Amino acid sequence: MYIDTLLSEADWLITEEDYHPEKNQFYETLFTLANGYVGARGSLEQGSQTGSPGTYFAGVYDPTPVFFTELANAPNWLNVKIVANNESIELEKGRILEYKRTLDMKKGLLTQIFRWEGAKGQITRFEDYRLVHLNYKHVALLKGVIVPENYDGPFVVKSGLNGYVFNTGVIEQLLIKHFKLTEYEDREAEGIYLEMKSRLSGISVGEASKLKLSVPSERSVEIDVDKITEVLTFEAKKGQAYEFEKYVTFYTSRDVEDVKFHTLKELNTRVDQGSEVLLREHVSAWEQKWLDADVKIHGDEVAQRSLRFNIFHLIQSANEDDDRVSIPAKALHGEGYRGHIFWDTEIFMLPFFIYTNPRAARSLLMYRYHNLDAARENARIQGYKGAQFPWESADTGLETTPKELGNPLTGETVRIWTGEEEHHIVADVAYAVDHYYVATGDEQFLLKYGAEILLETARFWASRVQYDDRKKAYVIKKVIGPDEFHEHVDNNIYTNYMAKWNISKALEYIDRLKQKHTDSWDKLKKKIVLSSREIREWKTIANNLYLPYDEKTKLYEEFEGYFKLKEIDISGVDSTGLEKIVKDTKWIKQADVVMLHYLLGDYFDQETKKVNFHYYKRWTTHSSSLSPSIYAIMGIEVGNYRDVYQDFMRSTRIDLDDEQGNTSIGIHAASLGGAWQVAINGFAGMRIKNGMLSFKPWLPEKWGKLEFKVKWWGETLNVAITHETVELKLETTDPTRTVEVNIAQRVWRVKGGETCVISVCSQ
Ligand code: IFM
Repeated sequence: MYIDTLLSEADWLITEEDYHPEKNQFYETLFTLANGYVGARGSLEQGSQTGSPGTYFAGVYDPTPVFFTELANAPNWLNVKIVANNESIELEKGRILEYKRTLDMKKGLLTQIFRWEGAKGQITRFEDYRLVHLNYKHVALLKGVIVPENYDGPFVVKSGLNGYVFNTGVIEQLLIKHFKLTEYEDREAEGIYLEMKSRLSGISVGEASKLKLSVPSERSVEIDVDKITEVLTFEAKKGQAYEFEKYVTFYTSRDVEDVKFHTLKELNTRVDQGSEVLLREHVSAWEQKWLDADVKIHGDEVAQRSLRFNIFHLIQSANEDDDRVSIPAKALHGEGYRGHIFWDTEIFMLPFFIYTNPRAARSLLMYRYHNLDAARENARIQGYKGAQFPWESADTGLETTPKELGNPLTGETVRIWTGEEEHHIVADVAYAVDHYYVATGDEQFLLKYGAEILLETARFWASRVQYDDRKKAYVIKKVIGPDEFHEHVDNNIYTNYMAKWNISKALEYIDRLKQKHTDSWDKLKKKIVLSSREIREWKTIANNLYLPYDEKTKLYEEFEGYFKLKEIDISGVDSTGLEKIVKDTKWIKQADVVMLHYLLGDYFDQETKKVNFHYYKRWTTHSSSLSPSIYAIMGIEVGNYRDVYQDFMRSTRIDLDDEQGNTSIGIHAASLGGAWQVAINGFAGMRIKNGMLSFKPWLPEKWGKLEFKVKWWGETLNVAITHETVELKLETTDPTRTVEVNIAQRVWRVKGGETCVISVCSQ
């Protein structure tokens, strides 16, 4: 009655229609609300026995056994519990007469409606919405109504801040409590306050809340272990609707020195502002985000809603105001991968930010820059030079990949080699720096930070290669490529090519700096102590890096010896069996050679891409969520359209359909970015060619139109694609501002104030 009037149109909504306790953790991930600063899993405010509530502050890590450090689960501020006429409302106990939760992606709200009948036959209706404020990053709000439908009696509403929370440990049964209580306070008319400190990293988290009701009530406060609860009691009358509001604020000692002062001050300000204003400003902040980031698909509602789900969670996960944090592989949505950061961010998510919110993209890259010294230390530890970005990164930028893990399928301990061997991450970060610069023209970033990353990563590769006398080339031995099924391999083509690219790019930027920015060049050269001899060595290495390629077949060998591996049928093999045999077979986990052909598209001809796509597609299991999106994009590029739509939908719905069976532990953030890239780089065929944007669209038959915006060198380009045309328009009306775009082998100059309609044929 109340919430439904708040909700947006159907293609903006994700709905949980019935209550299934066993699905609580799955929905907690899908319904996570975040703002890049904090993420709160979509747990029920009433609590449940099967849920796994989580509040994660970006950058708040605490050491833990095996995994080095993890994103620490902070006090849960969500709970609002009701005792209606002496009966506690618990969904698992009574009879649920009606139930619906809805994620409104347009407005950034999670709503809940239920009607519940307790053992005494009392029927209560509950409706509320919650938000984690997009503008005011330290604020959250819950607001709703409670109606006793067929009874009168005393009503108790309890609103808690609960610090008795844990992270799941190495094994599920082992729980780790990262925070210890430092302070709580009943501030009476000003609500309640709880402050806790992480045990080993020593970060304080302050949370304050105030519960308000639409009727006069009696107030008390309950104190439990690590928990403070505000309790309001009143006499409820049958059929009356009682409104409640819970205002919540939070700060950490990462942000401010006086955590308590800021948390309480923020609470007073927001309570004074009131929920209507907070809601309005939150919704309008989301509206602004969507103006830049929405991708409209005409003629396919499921695809539309699914793609928006990916974009929604991407927007939620970045904090453009904090350049010391990045987006973990499971974002702020769960504890999978312990909140660690992988190449997922730079290669899969970053493009979305580069083209829709360059400031956020810059912040994500600055996280790597701030950790450059740690990357130098990683290289030193492993016996290399330059900067080695860790395969798994957290707060300090030191390597945080666990060395071994228990395999839940077999009970065996598995040695993890990725931290020591998956070195392509180094070139992936360099690639991201170049991508950002080429698309934004952010010279200041390049000169102050980007160039240093490019050069130090090149230096890493120069120390990582070794000369092979027999091959008369430089080789890279003992690595893991993107296909993690095969470990300790030599000359993984993805790694070698990206290393060659990394060194060559660094050399290109050196020339550019020498010519155009002598001061910056002199400073940088001095800072990193780079000699002319070293630069000459880099040239030799880049020109002589071994790249396994068969001229006759045009096939790149994923790594040396790959072509000789077994070609066996694995259709009947279960995952335990597969793990044991897969290393001796051609089966691969995810796009590897095909990934290379996507990222460095200009370096390979069409025929080579096509041949390799066909060859590797057959052996790709897509066991990683990072894979289907890349095959969808490259399927379009090489004209193999058969599975494109299916791969696209698979990548948009990895979490919505719990495709990998582990959505409960967090969102597949790389796949969020991958899905966006299929829309833009796949269907719209967007690429950068010789420093210029280009489009080569292909749309699924049932799609009438694809519309989106991209930021390019400070301009915003509106793109609308149909089966026949590409329509381009600059957001500015200033005719002196232009963007050049390459479509159908021609350069089109789009001027401010003009619409450019170009005829193409996508089928
Ligand atoms: O980075 C990925 C990797 O490519 C495949 N395994 C999971 C990692 C984190 O998402």
